[in-house]
Amino acid sequence: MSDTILVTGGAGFIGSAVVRQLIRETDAEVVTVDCLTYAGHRANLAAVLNSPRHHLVVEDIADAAAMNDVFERFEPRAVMHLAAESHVDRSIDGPAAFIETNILGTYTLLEAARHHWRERDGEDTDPFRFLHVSTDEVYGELGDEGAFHETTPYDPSSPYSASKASADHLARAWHRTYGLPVLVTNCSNNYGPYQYPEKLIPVIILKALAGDPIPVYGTGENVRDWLYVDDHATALRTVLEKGETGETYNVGGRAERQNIEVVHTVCDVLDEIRPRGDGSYRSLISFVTDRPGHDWRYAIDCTKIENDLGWTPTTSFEDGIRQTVEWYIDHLDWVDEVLESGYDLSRLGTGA
Ligand code: NAD
Ligand code: TDX
Repeated sequence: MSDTILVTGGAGFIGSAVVRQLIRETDAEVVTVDCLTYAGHRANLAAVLNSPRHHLVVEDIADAAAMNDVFERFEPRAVMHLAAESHVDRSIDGPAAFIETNILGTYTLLEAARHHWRERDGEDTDPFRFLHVSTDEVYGELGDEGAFHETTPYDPSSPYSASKASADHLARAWHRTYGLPVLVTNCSNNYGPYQYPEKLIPVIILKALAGDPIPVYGTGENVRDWLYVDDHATALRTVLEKGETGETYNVGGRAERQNIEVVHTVCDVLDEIRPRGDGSYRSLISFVTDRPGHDWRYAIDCTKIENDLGWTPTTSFEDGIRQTVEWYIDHLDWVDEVLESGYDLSRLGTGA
């Protein structure tokens, strides 16, 4: 029997990194389920679209009939669930899509998975597993000290993080109540190639290259922990194969930085590889009105995944930023293509 892994959200930023890795580094059949929102693009899957082991199914995870059909058709032995509305600022301006995809979509997928798993139960195959991919934002904000552990109580601030928290509770409930073999990961901020140009790092790069003001929310002292996307993809594959069902694993990059430090790092790399001629890119930095409900600091304690499963991040922040800046400079045609759906890099999430 073929080894089939179903990846929801596989045409997005992190999902496409997972799909590329699975095709490149395993023999698995990979089914990408993605309804191609503004954030999902075939171009993100260009490297695998011609592979006979990759199948793209353009469907909404909140469509129960479509999800049942996908499980019947492909009989996956595992699900990696990444499909979501993912941008905090958009959740402030319009929370509805976050409730529909992140909560109702996750519920619908869990139910389709449960029916598939029960029918498959007893077959002479590898045990089914469902990996639910979440964020550290469900834990709320930290002060200047401490870090999130797997046992930190949930305290989400934004409609995005509240919808992800809700989805996490559903996934764990499906394990406790129905025995569905669920694993959960909570990860810190990702960065790298193919990130939609609404998130901090691509915004800095593209504003800087255009000579436009680089918007820094509030004082720029908020802290995030940064993880290179390919390291996250490796962590997810590690948890899927080696994690214990019912368990949660925090995933982080051990790279805490203030936002302003991130902006300085990107500007300094650009100064070196694409000098402006009229001074440093840092002169474009512009402090703007803060994000409503802006969490102060995130920091991840990822000792559990390191000790129990042997995963650790391998890309340093400095190397990862350099690779990312170079990737965007080399892929400005990709940027134009994904912005065609109507976004112009303007400020989102003021709550206006
Ligand atoms: P993304 O916005 O780049 O991609 C999301 C993908 O999901 C897109 O391809 C989109 O088309 C698809 N999608 C959205 N709604 C859908 C629906 N109803 N049905 C089918 N497909 C749908 O997001 P990302 O940054 O790659 O994040 C992936 C996952 O990882 C999300 O669950 C997110 O919460 C989580 N996460 C992200 C980060 C981060 O820093 N980006 C950090 C931790 C966790
Ligand atoms: O233009 C900007 N200026 C700015 O100062 C943008 C877009 C952001 N910021 C700040 C807000 C945050 O403190 O930078 C920080 C990072 O912002 P985002 O890139 O929007 O990420 P964040 O809100 O931290 O959430 C991200 O990490 C956790 C992802 O978008 C989530 O999907 C993930 O769960």
